Amino acid sequence: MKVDTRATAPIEGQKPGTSGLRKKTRVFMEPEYLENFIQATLNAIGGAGGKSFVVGGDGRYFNREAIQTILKMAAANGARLVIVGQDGILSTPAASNLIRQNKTDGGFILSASHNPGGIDEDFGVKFNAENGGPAPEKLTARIFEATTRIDQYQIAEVDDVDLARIGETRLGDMTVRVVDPVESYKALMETLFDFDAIRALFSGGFTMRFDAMHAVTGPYATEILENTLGAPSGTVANGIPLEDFGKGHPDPNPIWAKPLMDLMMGADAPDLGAASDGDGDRNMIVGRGIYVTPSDSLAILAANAHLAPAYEKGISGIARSMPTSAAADRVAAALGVECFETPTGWKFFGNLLDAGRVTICGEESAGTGSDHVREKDGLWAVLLWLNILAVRKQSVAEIVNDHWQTYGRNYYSRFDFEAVASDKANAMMDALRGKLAGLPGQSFAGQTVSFADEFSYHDPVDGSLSENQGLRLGFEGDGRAVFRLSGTGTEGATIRLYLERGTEQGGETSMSPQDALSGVLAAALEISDMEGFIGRTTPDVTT
Ligand code: VG1
Ligand code: CO
Repeated sequence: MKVDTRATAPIEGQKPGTSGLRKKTRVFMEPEYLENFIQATLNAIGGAGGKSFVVGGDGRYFNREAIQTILKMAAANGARLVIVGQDGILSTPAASNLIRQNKTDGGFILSASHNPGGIDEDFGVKFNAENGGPAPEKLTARIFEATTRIDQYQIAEVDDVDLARIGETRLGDMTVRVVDPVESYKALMETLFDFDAIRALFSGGFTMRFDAMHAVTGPYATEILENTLGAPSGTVANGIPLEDFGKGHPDPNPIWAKPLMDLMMGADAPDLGAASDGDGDRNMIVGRGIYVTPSDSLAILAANAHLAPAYEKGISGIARSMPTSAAADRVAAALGVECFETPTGWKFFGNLLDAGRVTICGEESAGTGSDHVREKDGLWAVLLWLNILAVRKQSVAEIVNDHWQTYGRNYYSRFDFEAVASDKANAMMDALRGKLAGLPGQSFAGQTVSFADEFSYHDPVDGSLSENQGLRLGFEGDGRAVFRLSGTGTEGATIRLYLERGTEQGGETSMSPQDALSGVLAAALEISDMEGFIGRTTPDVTT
């Protein structure tokens, strides 16, 4: 094998965001762009010599080419073994599982997740560490630093590896093992859930629609739901991964999964609707006539997890990202377990999971997961819901309403303002940051501010500090508004405004979220002067 050492120079802006490095696909296709980032990552972990990795992606445009480059670079850098999903396919949770099961030194996941795919859309690379979880901030900082100093990279001059054929081949001294992307993930799911009970549910006539959104979960959902659990064929819709996701946004929310929402709100709705995102780590849950907010879903899964075999002895704790509603906190308090509030992004859950402090984690953005891997896991959440439905023998609506009666309800909504000019978004955030200290005690739109701060997180396991994680406004009467700038977009800035209002236990649970949140929204818009700074107050996407 001939190893070529090629000269290169740093490329600006290769700073990983909330979840890896995300850019326009054409940017990733520019000479040296991918190569620099991969070499910088290998440099940041102390080289690839003798190491093993997992590589796979969500099947979007440029997935296969990027994998061939990574294989050749891993071989040239002295790696011992790379495990790749057949045809380059691996969902994010399946990749996390393979890293853990094979005790590899980490893995590369090629995905821009919920962002659209195609030559004119988005691409991304995430590096996960040996615990199977997203690189923690201290590692992403080292990777970024390495991108600013890079002057050469190594690549093997060899033919492409045949990714269609399961089995082992060699690239010089390195073994490439092409594996079935679904097999070990499915085996893991079988250890967690009562598949017999779910099978009985389907054979009893329970109906479901799973929208894979032409993204990576198609093969996983078809194999597990239809082939293994006996859901009728056709339960999985849009199950073939496409390079451009059929030109849709593979983002499971009421806006981008509208056909599923329409079905679930209509007369012929099945018992359960679910969808997953580009790389299979997010989930949307909809019952007949009822959308379950991700924050509620997290709380309901935590409260009912003991009904599934893996969690029957109880859970050790719950973690949620800061903007996620406090519905899960109520469950943690009732169970008498620890509850943690972390910054946005799955990388902050890893330490808590590794230390056994939490069993279940979740985010308002439709990510839920447990200690079975170190990523959020879309199908896991769907299977846990199915397991719970099979045991409780109630509808989704009954379970949700019962939950609100028992614990109280946290009305919740997120507004996204996309493609805002970065300078304007930053000016709004800076101005808001500047007035936080003076806000408590003042009233806006009839809401009295009880606290106002910028969230920072002290990791209780390794003591690290993460600052600037969102601006929080608390209001009397358990209202809250959070402002954050997205770290996954590829165009301008996206402002996220998260709105929440909690009820008393036994309080009114049947209001519409719009009505329940209108006061908090009005106050948040007034305090931030969003209209003045960005010239608009109508979001592109409401979830
Ligand atoms: C968004 C979500 C966040 C999630 C992240 C990655 O980040 O808000 O909760 O962890 O996407 O999800 P941001 O910085 O844009 O708000 V995925 O499924 O797109 O990798
Ligand atoms: Co994702």
